[in-house]
Amino acid sequence: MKKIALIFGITGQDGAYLSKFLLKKGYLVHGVKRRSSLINTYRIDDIYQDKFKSKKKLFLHYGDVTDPLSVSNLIKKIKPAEIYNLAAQSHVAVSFETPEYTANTVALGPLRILDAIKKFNKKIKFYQAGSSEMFGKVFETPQNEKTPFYPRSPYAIAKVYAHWITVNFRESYNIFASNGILFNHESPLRGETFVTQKIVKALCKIKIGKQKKLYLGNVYAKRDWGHAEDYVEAMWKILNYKKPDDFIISTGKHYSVKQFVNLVAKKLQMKITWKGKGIDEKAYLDTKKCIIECKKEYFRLAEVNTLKGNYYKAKKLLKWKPSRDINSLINDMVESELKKN
Ligand code: NAP
Ligand code: G4F
Repeated sequence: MKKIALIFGITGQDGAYLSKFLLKKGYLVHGVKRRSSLINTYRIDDIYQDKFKSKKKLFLHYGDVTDPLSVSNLIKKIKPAEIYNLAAQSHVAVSFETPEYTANTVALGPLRILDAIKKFNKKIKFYQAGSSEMFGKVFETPQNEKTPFYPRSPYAIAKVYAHWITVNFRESYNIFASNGILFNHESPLRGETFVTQKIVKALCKIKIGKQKKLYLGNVYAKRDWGHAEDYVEAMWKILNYKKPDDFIISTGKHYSVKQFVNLVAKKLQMKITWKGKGIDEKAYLDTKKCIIECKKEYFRLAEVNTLKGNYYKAKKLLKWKPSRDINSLINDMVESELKKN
């Protein structure tokens, strides 16, 4: 019998990499997609249409984690062994504009899934996509599983609820429910409004004369950036560990947004120089042409200035470690983008 996995959020960056990973492991993969006016499955079209459809290993269903009926009906019908909850309004800045919707998706979504597990089959294993944003205004660096949370956005606050409701269902109902506390992870499939992909796309276009300028917010913010492909392997390892638990997944290194820009420019052999400070900071190509400026609208109302994770526990217990560093991540993102231009 093949193992059945159900992924909420299959059409996102992580959903696409996780589906591919689980299909390779021999799972039958079911995924939940939302109805939208434009087709939103481009990240998984390759595996859905070509390699796996004929063998009937990947199945898509309409649903929404804000709709309790769809959540429980799908779990009842599909009877998965493992559920991965990746569904979220996952943009921190957008969560300030849509705080209630963000809470409904990010905080109550996992509650609805856990409640359906409790009702239908307590043996279903549950993975919750936790976030390093929960550490927010950090109490210590690097952050580990015992570092207290100090969330700084409606998104991060909702993720803190999701974290604790997962722990609570584990302790109250003896459900195999685990949290992955994942630090930022990127890839060629990253959404275009997250800073890494925004930088990669813009600099590639500027290089070939298709774009003039890139506008950014706080270029001093530091993040611990890994590759999404490494991180979905960790999700699977977390659910296949002998007991449910919570794990930090990170690289243990962090860089500023400005350093990320410099590394992408280096990869593209663009010579850039920075001048000015704060909102007036600008980057010039070959010392003459201004190609990057900062804009107030891209600054956060409450910023998370620095994040760096300690993945020692995952390394020791799950035998997981990141296989790619920042340069390898940037190579992958830039090379994939250049092919599109
Ligand atoms: P993403 O690309 O934004 O994907 C989010 C997924 O959730 C998409 O499939 C989206 O569907 C779906 N979704 C949104 N609202 C939904 C709803 N109401 N019902 C059902 N599905 C819904 O995010 P990601 O980068 O893959 O991240 C996956 C998860 O990990 C998220 O929960 C995110 O918060 C968390 N996380 C991400 C990172 C990171 O650095 N990437 C780090 C820590 C935690 P559409 O395609 O239709 O929009
Ligand atoms: O790329 P970002 O939007 O990612 P952020 O806010 O760290 O959130 C991502 O990672 C979290 C894990 O820690 C996930 F939970 C979450 O779902 C998401 O995937 O911004 C990174 C940093 C921020 O400090 C932001 O202020 O880059 C700074 N930044 C500077 N200019 C910008 C920009 N961010 C965006 N999106 N756009 C800018 O123009």
